[in-house]
Amino acid sequence: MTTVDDVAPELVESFETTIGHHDRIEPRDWMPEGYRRTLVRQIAQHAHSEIIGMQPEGNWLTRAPSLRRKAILLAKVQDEAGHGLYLYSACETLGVSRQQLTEMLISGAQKYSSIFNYPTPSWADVGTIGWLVDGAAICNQVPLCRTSYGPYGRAMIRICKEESFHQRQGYELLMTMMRGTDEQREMVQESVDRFWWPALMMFGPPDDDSPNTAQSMEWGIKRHTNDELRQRFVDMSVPQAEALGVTLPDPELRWNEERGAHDFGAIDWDEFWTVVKGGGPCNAQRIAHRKRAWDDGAWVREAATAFARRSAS
Ligand code: BYC
Repeated sequence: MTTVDDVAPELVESFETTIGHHDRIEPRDWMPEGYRRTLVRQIAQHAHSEIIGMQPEGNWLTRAPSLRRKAILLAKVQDEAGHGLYLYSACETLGVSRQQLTEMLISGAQKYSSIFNYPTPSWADVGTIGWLVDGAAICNQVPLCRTSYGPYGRAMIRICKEESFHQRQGYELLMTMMRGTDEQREMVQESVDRFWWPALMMFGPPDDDSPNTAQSMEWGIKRHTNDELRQRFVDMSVPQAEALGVTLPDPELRWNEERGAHDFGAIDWDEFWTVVKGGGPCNAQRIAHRKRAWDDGAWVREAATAFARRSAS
């Protein structure tokens, strides 16, 4: 492992100048080991979230209420697979293989977003995930288009374009249900009640309790803190909820004239950490499913590797 002390000062200076100018670090540039490790951790967690995130919605593919909704949902779930692949490729430029990354996901050595450990028992959940989960993802990810590591930032540009389509399809689905029967409206409200708080948790722990934020901001990996992005998401969601005709399940949610932002109630951080540490309602099921798919696909990877070896020789 190279440390700052072992390398030529001009390399360190070049890294720091690039970061200071908000330019991009590229795979062949020298970078501190801590920077590389932080990127692997964050990009891998992001990639795993996209891949595991296919499961809660995939649950509805065979039961979508119309051919149109089924085609839209299929396209969305396929997009998530694509996002996972761009991000695994970005991570591979840092010297880890997809095999290693997947093994770390399955063994629990690397995390994925807490949100995907909640069940999707109702069709309205497909709309709520699009509206709130993809909405939170956009809020978090748009600033990542300007992240300091080139391959990550470039992957995010394309991902964000697709996420905005995902968010709109979710909102449109919920709007259609809200124009339907009383039962449909109740279904939407019940789903929003379940997903609102977990969506706020997607932004990570509060800034005071976020061990990685300060260093990641110094390196330009993160451009905003967890609390800043969470606030932006709340402010963005309130008028959308009003237009939709749903109530966000927080009696303390109100506009604060002085701050020019909404105040909101306390997040249950015990629940968040329980889910992050593997104790959420669906953690075991999500990982078991991923492991099954990985094991079942072993022959495809072997065949592709053999074919590539033969073609090369
Ligand atoms: N869930 O110091 P902190 C999607 C961990 S996919 C689980 O603040 P950091 C979509 C954190 O990793 C959305 N773990 O960390 C897909 C750290 O643990 P370690 C995924 C969480 O990295 C399909 C510890 O808590 N988006 O949009 O500075 C369908 C302390 O946290 C969570 C991304 O991954 C969490 N929610 O900030 C639909 C975006 N939060 O690793 C939609 C990229 C925190 O030290 N990632 N932890 O053991 C990020 O922006 C940042 O990694 C985070 C956390 C803001 C999430």
